[in-house]
Amino acid sequence: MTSKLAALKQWVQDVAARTEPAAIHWCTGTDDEYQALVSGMLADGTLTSLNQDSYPNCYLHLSDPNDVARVEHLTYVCTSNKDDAGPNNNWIAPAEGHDKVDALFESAMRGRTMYVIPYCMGPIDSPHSRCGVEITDSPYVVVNMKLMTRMGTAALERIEREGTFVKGLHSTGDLDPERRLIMHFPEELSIKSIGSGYGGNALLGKKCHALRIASYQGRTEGWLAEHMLIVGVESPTGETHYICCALPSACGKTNLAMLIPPASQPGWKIWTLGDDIAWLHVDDDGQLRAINPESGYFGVVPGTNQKTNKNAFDMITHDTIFTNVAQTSDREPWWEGKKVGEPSIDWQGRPYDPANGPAAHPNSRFTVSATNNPSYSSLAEAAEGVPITAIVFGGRRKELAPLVYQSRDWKNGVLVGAGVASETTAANVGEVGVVRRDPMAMKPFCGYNFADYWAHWLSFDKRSTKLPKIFHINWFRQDDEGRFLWPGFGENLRVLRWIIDRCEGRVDAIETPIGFLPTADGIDTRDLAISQEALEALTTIDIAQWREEMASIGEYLELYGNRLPDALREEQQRVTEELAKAS
Ligand code: OXD
Ligand code: MN
Repeated sequence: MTSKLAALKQWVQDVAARTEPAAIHWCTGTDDEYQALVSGMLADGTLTSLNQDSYPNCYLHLSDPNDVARVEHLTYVCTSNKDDAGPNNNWIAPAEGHDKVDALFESAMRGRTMYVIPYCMGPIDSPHSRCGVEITDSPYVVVNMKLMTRMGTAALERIEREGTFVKGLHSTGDLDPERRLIMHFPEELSIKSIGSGYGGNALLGKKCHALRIASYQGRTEGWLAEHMLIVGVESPTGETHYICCALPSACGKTNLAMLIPPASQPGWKIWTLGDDIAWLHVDDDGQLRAINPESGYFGVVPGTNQKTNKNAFDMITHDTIFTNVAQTSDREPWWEGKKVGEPSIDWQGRPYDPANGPAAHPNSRFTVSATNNPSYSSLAEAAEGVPITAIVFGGRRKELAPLVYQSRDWKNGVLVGAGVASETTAANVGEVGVVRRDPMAMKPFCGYNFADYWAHWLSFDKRSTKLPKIFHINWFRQDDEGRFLWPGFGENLRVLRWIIDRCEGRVDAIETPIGFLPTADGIDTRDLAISQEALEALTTIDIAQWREEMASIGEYLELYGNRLPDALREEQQRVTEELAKAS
């Protein structure tokens, strides 16, 4: 090992001295290594083999029932100055944070193998990618990282060239929620996570590195790390527009990223670049471009079927790791909404009994390489990323938010993003279905004070004169009986087309205090079974409700006190006044 890797080697030794593993394995990322780890986990019961005829190379992992989601209440951002973490994060001072978490790491790997995983977030040769090393005692984490990142020798070589990397230390510990902590030290570019084996807490390249640490790093270096899918929409004439869309966890980013155009939209094609995270930078020509730091998907399984997401349904029939789904009697994976088969064993390994609740956990997941996806974009590995035409924010709202609207300009778009609210989902431990503010879908993931983050967003206006247009979507409006007003899934293409037409100046819109809404015939509804009444509800706003919403956004923004950018406060006031004038 060369001297350029001395710091890495020293850190590995220090961790080993504290955690006392029985062996150390440096991961190379080869397929043989993957297979050997899978065999070991099949032998010790960490993985179960699924039906290898119908689901070749598919395996099932069942978590501890106490460890099935992210834990925002146990996740910390440890900056020297508390205000740098902001009201949006739990905070402990770095020294105290290290002490607290290091105590839990004492002898934590005794009797286990410690794996050292060099990985690269983003295409291996992209100047916009960043490397990290995760140390973990979980072989399940290693195989997931192999699918989710560019992991192994090539990443180590890049680390050797660059000399810098994000340090991520992880141990499953004893899985006791009382001894679980997910700590971030953005000033040191380091992460320490113990007590959980769940994706977002344990696959440190994902939320911990590519969002919390990267958002902090992006602010210092002039780029953005966002909770956004990246999708290419190709028209029948062969023109492709790339769109980034931020939606909170478990709100359909994976489905939108691999949407299948319905028969009513002949000639349209969708190309997937990413389903969860985008890193955005302005290129030398002032064009905003995006790369996906990940190379795989860690997606929510329930609800996936031939109709809702055929691409995902097909791509997880081989080479997939399932976590916390149920099994049929012939060992096929099963989940609520699969529409075929019957559960026989539930996600806790018990004979299925409806009295115990759903057969698959509502946050059960698939891990799969992005190359399995039939709509995988040929530009997914492009070092410069793809040019972005539109940025879309959204949430899960039963009422209030229309199907789609366009912000007036960049500043107004930042307010639209900052005001996003959504119903909570099973992706985090806690109550489901409660509306909370989730600015830019980044509430759980922004590694610094939201006030500074909004200021960073606003600053892009000065970096380029040709920024993308910003929109807001809501697929989840319901009527009084709780029925969805919009059919969603493949039909969402109609909304993406309106967004592109707006960006290209091809379609008119109605100006309202909150932004531009579609005209009555703005969205193509040919061959769509939707009532006039539903369409009207989806494309109009209730001024009285919006006055309340804007007041509530104002109150939320004031939580950030004098760090809140004046421009954002003024924009909120401007919209409030417009709403007051409107009838
Ligand atoms: C995820 C999440 O797993 O947002 O992507 O929770
Ligand atoms: Mn996510």
